[in-house]
Amino acid sequence: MLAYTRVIGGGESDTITFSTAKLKKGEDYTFFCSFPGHWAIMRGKFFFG
Ligand SMILES: [Cu+2]
Repeated sequence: MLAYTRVIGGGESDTITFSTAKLKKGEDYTFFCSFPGHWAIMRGKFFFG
């Protein structure tokens, strides 16, 4: 795991900043919600290129 936010509720937002030093160029990375049961649909990917 590279970074995480505090727990937020519906309609709220948070911002995180993290180092990309450990990311490899040209790879996909997954972000997801770790609240129990949410992971299955509350997730996505970003591309580091
Ligand atoms: Cu969630």
